Amino acid sequence: MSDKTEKLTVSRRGVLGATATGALMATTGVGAGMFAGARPVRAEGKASLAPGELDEYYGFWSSGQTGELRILGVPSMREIMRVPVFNRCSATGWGQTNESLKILTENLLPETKEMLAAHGKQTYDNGDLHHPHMSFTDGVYDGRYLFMNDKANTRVARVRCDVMKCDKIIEIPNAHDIHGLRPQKFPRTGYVFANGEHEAPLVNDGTVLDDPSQYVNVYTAIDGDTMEIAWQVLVSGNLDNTDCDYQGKYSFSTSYNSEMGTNLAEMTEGELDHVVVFNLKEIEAGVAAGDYQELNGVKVLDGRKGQNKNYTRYIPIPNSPHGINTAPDGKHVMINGKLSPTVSVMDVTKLDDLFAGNIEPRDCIVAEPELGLGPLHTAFDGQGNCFTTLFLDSQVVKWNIDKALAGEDPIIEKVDVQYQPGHNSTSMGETKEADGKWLVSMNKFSKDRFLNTGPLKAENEQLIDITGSSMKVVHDGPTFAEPHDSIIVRADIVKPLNIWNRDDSMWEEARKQAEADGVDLDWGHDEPIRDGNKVRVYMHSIAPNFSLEKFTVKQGDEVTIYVTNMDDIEDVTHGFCLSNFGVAMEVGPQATASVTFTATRPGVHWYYCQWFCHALHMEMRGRIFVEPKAT
Ligand code: K7E
Ligand code: CUA
Repeated sequence: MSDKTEKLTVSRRGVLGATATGALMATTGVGAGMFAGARPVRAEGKASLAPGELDEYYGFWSSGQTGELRILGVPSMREIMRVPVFNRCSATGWGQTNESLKILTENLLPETKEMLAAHGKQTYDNGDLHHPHMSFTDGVYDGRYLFMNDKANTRVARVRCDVMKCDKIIEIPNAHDIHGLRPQKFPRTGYVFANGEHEAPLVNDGTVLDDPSQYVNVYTAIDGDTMEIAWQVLVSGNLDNTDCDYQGKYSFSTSYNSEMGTNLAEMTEGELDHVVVFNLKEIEAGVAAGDYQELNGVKVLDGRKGQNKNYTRYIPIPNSPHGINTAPDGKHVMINGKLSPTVSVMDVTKLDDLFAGNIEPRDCIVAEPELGLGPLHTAFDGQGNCFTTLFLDSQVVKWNIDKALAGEDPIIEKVDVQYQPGHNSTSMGETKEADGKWLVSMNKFSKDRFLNTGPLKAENEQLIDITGSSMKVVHDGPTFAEPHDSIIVRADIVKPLNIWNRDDSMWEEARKQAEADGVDLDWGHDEPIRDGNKVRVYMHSIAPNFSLEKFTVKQGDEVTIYVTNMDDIEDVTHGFCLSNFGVAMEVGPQATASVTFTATRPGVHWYYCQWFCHALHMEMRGRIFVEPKAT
């Protein structure tokens, strides 16, 4: 054990024994922030925009166990849109339309489809979306895509920024429960890195059960353009959060539970956990050299400890690190201590030497300042300062990188937040263009900050002005369960369309089917097309009419309705809702959407437009006649 490691271990023990562990194990309901005295929230300030004024930034928010992506305006913190991804959405029909079901099901593993079928389902209807991140080119957001993880069902999704709709979801084989996720920053995305959090037998077929010594964890690199898996690397310890450098050479993941324990005592037993560093060139060379096993169609390399491969290195970090954040200086990476009151500063320029065997792993840690209790995530202002959330202290601490490197006390200021912050994000803060204007502290508890809604309370997201010499909390924003993470993107980078292009690939299947049926998908067809007991109905909508005001099918028919919205006016979205069949979908301007159901109920049933579109919106309706089966 080096001197450094010994010192680190001792100081950690002292602090941990006295405070952090006790506080963490006890209730988190009362944080230090409560008795430190809450700063009154200022109603004025740059955060408030006049009606009609546009925000300077897009905020892309996760929603945790709700499973969707949310779009906010920053600094107003107004929620502008929700984009369904892993969830089932009543408004848009996500999870019901054929277009969304294709995306939700096309990359599920065979055993997942089997499991779902046993439950009478085609797809999952829940997800746990923690980490949304935008694609990069040359270290800056490029406005193409957003990528996000599903911890609940081991998936990764992509949202197209031109239409703000999800276009790809893949299930990750071999890994369990994707948590950390980051796109490659340089030269571009490129890879999307995804952490498998929970360890399990590599071939998880029941042959190995309660034998954790045979469990592994899996790090996955996905090709962000094709959404195919490029490679996977087996690692020791489970994986929490991940980030990568600005050079395109390395990515790295925090690992709590390097012990590979399965209960709390075992998981926190060791004095040190680690960060795993992945050497992208070496891994690519390993793939090219055939140094992998193929499992479920994926090339899996072995980067576990003791394999002596050049794919990975393990850097000891005080027990149970959580967030990992690369600073905009392109050099330093902040590894947030969680159980340790420290942030470990890793210098990526030392990683070449680490892999060459010239230095020890701990030599890459160039500072380890003590900041407070429960550091979880760090954001940056691009001026050499960091903002680290202190979960147990209910504070955000601003500190200076250079001072930490010089061994001086780096703390500039602490601000109380309400309460127990998890992630935080700064405007453009995870890019080379961090601009030091806004910080959002995403607090897990709101307690007394809003009108009481009963035992289930909102989270509280606070906007902090970081332009001045001291941090100012300027806005409280309640959010429903449970955004973990957010990014704040300059508005000029994101350029969504106002109406769909008629030739969009989203409804490619409908286009093919219409062609096969000899139907013009734009305008539809007067009569249902019958094909055995399958019936296809094509109609268009122009406010305030559906092109079909009635049509007839037979009881038991499998009916597919295609609706094309031929309005080409901004914001004229129609819907199609068939009452008492549980069918409803959104049809955006110039889009086609379709839904399939079985006409089990004989009689007269109304369909209507459920998206308020016109003064005669209520009149936008029609009848479906379901002829009873001959008895
Ligand atoms: Cu990014 Cu909440 Cu999944 Cu930290 S995790 S808080
Ligand atoms: Cu169309 Cu409402």
